[in-house]
Amino acid sequence: MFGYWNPHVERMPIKDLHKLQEERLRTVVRYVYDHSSFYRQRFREAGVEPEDIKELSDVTKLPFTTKIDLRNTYPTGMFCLPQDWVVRYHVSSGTTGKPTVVGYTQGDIDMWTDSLARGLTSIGLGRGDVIQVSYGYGLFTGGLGLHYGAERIGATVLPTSAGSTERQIELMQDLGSTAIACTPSYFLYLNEVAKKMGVSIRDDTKLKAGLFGAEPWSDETRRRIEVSTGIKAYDVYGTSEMSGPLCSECHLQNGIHIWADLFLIEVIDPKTGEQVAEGERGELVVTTLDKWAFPLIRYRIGDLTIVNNEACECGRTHPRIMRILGRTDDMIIVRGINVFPSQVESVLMKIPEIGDNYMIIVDRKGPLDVMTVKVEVTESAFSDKIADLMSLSKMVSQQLKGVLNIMADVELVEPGTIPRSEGKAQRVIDNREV
Ligand code: DLL
Repeated sequence: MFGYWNPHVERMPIKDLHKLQEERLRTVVRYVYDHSSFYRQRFREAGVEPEDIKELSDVTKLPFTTKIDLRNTYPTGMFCLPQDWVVRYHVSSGTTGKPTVVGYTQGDIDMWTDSLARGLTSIGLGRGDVIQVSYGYGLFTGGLGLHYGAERIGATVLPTSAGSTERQIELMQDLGSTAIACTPSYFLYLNEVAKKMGVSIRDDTKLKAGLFGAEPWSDETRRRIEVSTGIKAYDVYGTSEMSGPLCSECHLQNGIHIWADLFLIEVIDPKTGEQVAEGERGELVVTTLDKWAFPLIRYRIGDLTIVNNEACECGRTHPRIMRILGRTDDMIIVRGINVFPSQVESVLMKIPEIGDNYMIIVDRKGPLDVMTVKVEVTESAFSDKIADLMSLSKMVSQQLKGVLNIMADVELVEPGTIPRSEGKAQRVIDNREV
């Protein structure tokens, strides 16, 4: 039931996998040096030549690349092939700066699709399944990425894209969707709308699995989704620079399998740039091993995670990354203390009276930072007496203090009042920025 898409590669002995990575690393380093003036110049500045890269550990001799490089070379200055090799572009929304452009050869699309096919197969999906793709289609990679992956495994795709939620729920019932792919926040919203329509995801649909990603979420949210809808909620990860959604958890739900034949990953201390010890949290750095229009060398993704190199009980030997805490640039510093929205979410989602939606608002009052956590309560808690709500608010504030080490004002609001999003949820409003 939980099979392999490419058993030879997915279960490859570690020694062989490392040998393959080493060969591919040497090839890609030589390739970018020969094909890109950007990389050639970077390597020269760092005093490194392709011949210096002999084994895997030599990767640390190579310079890092960052989103700033991508922006500075906008639109396609980091590409290694001319446009007539490129069969598709995707473009980031540019919410945190200038948009960035990524491009793919036909082979790059195949690699991306295959990588998703491995993940979809690992959670038991295949021919006979109907996969509703509710990630946005278009310049964002989510929709088309999952679409191609789902078709590759022989499933039927229902390409609803994001939005028109009532229609999505009707189609889910009429066409018998067995899996859905969307952001976790959108799925929570969809479940809310379904309830209002009198539809139970558990009893009135065939849905059994969700592929949730594109934004940070927590194990507590996973539990909520699974308990309230009866489906299995799997984490799927990727970034447009790596291709798009790429890697996911297997049926054991214990970390995201990163395909080592396709990507060489490192975890570094964001301050020093040095690799951290195994099991320590740090910033994910990626070198692509089989991507040719737009390869990446030591690209600092910015996501904070922990790598587990032990083979998984599912039989796959590739490393796993543990749930993403957030991006280094998602971190808010409140009164000198680092706060990640995902930490706030973990606390809130453990409290049964608290609903699924929240916002973090940071203001500066005089010299002081003030953090307000605005959170919806459930319908039943909302009808409680004022005194009960006040003690709930105090309890939430204490629990947040216990985890974050900082006092937050907690504002309980009526269910349905925090804006919903169809894609990535915006959880933080920082009014301190000018
Ligand atoms: O969000 C690709 C994607 C689409 C992944 C659909 C999964 C599903 P970008 O728009 O470039 O690409 O955003 C990438 O989103 O660096 C993370 O900060 C965040 N992110 C993606 N997946 C997860 C996840 C797509 N599972 C950025 N958990 C990444 C936490 C995630 N954060």
